Amino acid sequence: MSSLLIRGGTVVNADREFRADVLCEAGKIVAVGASLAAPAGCELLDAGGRYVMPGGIDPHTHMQLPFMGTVTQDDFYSGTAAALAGGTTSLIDFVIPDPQQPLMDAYRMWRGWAEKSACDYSFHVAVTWWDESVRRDMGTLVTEEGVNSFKHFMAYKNAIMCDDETLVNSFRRALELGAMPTVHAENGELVFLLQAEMKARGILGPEGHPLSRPPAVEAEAAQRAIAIADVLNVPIYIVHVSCAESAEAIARARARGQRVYGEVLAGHLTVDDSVYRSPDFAFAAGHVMSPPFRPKGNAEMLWRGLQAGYLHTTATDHCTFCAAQKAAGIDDFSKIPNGCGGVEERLGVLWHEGVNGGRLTPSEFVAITSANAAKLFNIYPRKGCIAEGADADLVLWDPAASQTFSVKTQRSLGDFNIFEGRSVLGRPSHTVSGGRVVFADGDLRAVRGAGQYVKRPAFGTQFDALARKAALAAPTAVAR
Ligand code: URQ
Ligand code: ZN
Ligand code: ZN
Repeated sequence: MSSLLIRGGTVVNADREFRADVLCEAGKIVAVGASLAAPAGCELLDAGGRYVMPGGIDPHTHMQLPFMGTVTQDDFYSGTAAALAGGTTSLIDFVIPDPQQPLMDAYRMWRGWAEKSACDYSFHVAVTWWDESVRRDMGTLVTEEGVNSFKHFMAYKNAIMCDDETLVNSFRRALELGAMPTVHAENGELVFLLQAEMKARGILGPEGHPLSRPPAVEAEAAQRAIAIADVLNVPIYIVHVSCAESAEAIARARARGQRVYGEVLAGHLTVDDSVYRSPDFAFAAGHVMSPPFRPKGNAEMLWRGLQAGYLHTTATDHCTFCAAQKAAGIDDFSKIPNGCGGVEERLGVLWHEGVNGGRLTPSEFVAITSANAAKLFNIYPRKGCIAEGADADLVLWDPAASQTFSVKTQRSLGDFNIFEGRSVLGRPSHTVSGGRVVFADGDLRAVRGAGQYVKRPAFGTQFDALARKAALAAPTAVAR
């Protein structure tokens, strides 16, 4: 594997930005510094006038997901190629076992699907049911497969929804193992009831979707997950926080010293609920995802959470269904497959609204698009940082170049784009994945299967801490 020298750029990490060259060899960053010499045969990239940032990490995607009776449009190749085109170089996707399906069987199935990935990837594993075999498989996944996070859907009744018993059992097991529990926080019972009520009132179009999932339905579940985690003394990561109420619940818990972390989607930061009132079914249904896009005002609270540090990561929940698939719900909004895209657009949207919008510094942008996810899922500084020894996953960012998002130009195989027509200032000029230039000035050179599975080590477990404490407390033998 040849070497690559990126010269003349401004390196931006989560803690600081500084002028430096970056030398990559054999897929790793081997030197960061001024005026680095180019080894013989080295490929050169001129980064003059551009930022050199850690490749984006999207901690929430669903490639090739079987869901609501169909399968997403993007598979692990097309979805990861789209990610690379947008400057994202690692994904954390989800293994979602059917209830009663052994976790290890589902995990092996997803690992097979993901072998075609063009960028590095990892998996959260969902706990969608409980018995002793689930407890056992969680242990295998942590100790042998490098899984350190387990997902829990508190919505999707009669499908993958967890009841409180499963949440309690799984959260406790996660603590034993040193793994992070994460939740999709919506009260699935309330959603089920409100969906029925909307349909009984003759509200069958996509406008019924947000009406059946108001912010209070999300906030209840967020607060319940936070309370359960507090009692069990386990950290908790809440995915796709979409409304002020949930953000405030996280802020309150953190102010009490509880380890609660929040994730925000690029869509929830920029799109509002007016989309559901469009008379065009395909347009409104194309925006059906859960939690739904919210009334204006919520996005500003989410931005403030990212600025203040009580919301930590950004993601996309990339889960693309085409118009024909969305049309399954033409007569009943509850049958519209839930999911939207965004994996290619996330960095451009967040740079424009965040940095150009005066909300974030470039370093804070790196924190919320890469470094914080790496830290929370225990792969920092291998990922999320430009430093010697880190993986050579980088994006050369041109703050002066504009781009306009459209389904006509997107790499995703979806036929809809929630950012359609949105123009932003700032885009990747080059993406480097595993030390290879995989995107250069619009030319995508993604390589099918080049992505590697990323093992994520368990966090220090309570037993380590308890063992240390016991050792300290043990009475010292008295010399006779
Ligand atoms: O709920 C999720 O995160 C998956 C099923 C994607 N769909 C969605 O609407 N968010
Ligand atoms: Zn979700
Ligand atoms: Zn999701």
